[in-house]
Amino acid sequence: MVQKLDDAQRDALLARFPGWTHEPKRDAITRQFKFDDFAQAFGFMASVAIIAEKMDHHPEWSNVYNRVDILLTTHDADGLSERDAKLAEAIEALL
Ligand code: HBI
Repeated sequence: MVQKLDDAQRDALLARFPGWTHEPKRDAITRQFKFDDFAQAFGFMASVAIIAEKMDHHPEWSNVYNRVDILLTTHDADGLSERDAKLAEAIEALL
């Protein structure tokens, strides 16, 4: 079982990445990304996909034209884990 973040660790994660919001129902973090057009949005998704595959940790996400909505949680932990923090950090580094 993957270790779940405790409240202090989760709050530290949210403080580090202010663009993300905590979803208490899922114990997940979410963020919406807006790009100039679909091509930019999809390019971002392609970059995230490569990172996710390397990390073996995948987002729950949706795309509408230039918008990408990403939710991060760890299914194996049934909540937030260090893996989500690492993926959020890698996603932020793309911006
Ligand atoms: N991605 N978000 C998320 N949560 C997981 O638990 C997870 C994953 N990607 C791959 C993965 N687990 C595998 O390690 C397991 O399905 C074996």
